[in-house]
Amino acid sequence: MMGKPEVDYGLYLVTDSTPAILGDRNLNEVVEESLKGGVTIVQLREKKGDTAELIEKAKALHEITKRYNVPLLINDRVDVALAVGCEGIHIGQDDMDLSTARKLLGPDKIIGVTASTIDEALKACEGGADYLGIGTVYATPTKTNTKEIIGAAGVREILGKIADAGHKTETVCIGGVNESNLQRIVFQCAAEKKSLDGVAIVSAIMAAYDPESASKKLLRLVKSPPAFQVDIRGKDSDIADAQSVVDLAPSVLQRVHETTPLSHNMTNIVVQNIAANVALAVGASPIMAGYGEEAPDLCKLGGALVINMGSVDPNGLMNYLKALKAYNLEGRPVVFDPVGAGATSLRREAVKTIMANGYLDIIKGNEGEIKTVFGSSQEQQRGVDSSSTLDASQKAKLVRELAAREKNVVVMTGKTDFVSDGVRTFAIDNGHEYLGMVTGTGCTLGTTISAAIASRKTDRLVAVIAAILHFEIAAEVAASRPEVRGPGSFVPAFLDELYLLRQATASKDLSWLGRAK
Ligand code: 3NM
Ligand code: MG
Repeated sequence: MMGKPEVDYGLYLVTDSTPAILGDRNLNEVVEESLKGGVTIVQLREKKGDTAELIEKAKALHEITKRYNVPLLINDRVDVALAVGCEGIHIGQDDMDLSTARKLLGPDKIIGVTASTIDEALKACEGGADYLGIGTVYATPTKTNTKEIIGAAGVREILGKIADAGHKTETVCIGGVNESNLQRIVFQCAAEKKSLDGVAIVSAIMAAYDPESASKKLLRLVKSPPAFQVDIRGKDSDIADAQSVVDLAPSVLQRVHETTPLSHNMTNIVVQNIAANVALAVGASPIMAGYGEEAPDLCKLGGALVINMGSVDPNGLMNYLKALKAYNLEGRPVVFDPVGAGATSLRREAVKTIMANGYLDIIKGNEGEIKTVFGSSQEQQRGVDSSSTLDASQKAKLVRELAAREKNVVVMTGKTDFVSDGVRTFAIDNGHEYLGMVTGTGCTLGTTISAAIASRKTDRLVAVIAAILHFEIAAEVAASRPEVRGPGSFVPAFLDELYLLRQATASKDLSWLGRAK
């Protein structure tokens, strides 16, 4: 009796020999290249062909996988697996039931089950599945008949529930996983008590120009934490009451003051000037650089990036994506300001594309923008009606849910601002109506936030709230100056007060914080 082999689910290759993916290449050769690249388990997935032909195919493939000491599983076909003597099978919800498959294969074969709901997952775990293939994470052209696109949040929910039920079943996720989203998916899927053991991939390997180097790269991404994975709640994660958060604000301003972090703004022409001036006033060093090719250098300077979608065009979008990738790889924070997100179909598409291509540390927008962002990921839209107006508790819930889903910090601006890291949610009542009467001021809040979060040491939520308080209290104080008679005279006074509040903080005069509410 050999017992069940130890299986590494890290990089799970699912084959596909349709012309769209395999092209005119040879399946065995492509799989062998990917094995050289480090694929840890292989599933032969053939939806067509006669049984005899399939057995021949599987036998030949098994000879190869055995040489690399990697298990081979057959999709759906218990009979083929038995004929070949390979390591197991993978079954979907419409295939042979788990207990029958187990009876036929015996206890030592690997049986994996596809699960897209909590019920399916729990049932498979209870039934003795060795692993679950959880998906479909993201919409994928490779499998268009998927039952449900569940997103990272759906995967996380399933992981949490099977952990709660005490199951140790291994898990991979599947659907749309590729080099640019792999680490983010794994990061965002991680549940408190259970994380993914690997990722299952078809096209990012099978359709790769060089399957060996694609696998190598993907394996490296699976085995290492993403650079952007900072503990966003940091050492102050216990801080949950508003006063303690306010009390920490001066340390955030002080750090910006002392370190002069780079604030790299990719923003629209209307806002360039005031954003740069606000950055200087709060103590940051602004660079207004919209060309993505510069980002790999700029991201190494210890600052943060602001992607402000104010005047998006296809060229700009490509630049955002290049910069986002560079900052994510370097582990430097990114603030996303989805200006006018829902206004046009082009903008809705741009939001989708940006969300699908990188990790956004902070998302900041008004009610409509945040609603659009919430409903715009490749995940399912969950009942956000972008035309209705939310009450305070609904707003708080929306920012909390979005932040929990994205594992980041979300700010919804308005008369009252709502800020959440998915666990802690705060409302801020500062600010002045003049902020809404001058073009670009909303955008410069993103710049102010970028300066505050550039330091990795800071609790992200605390830093964001500190930036908002600095910004909005400066606006209040400026508006109350006798010489300020409207939006025009407000702007220079606002810049002054941003600067003066920072200076006051540096010399330990914290009286301005008394206005925080
Ligand atoms: N099963 P790619 S999604 C085979 O959701 C398969 O169960 C899925 O292909 C499921 O990595 C899928 O190219 C295709 O997106 C995944
Ligand atoms: Mg199936």
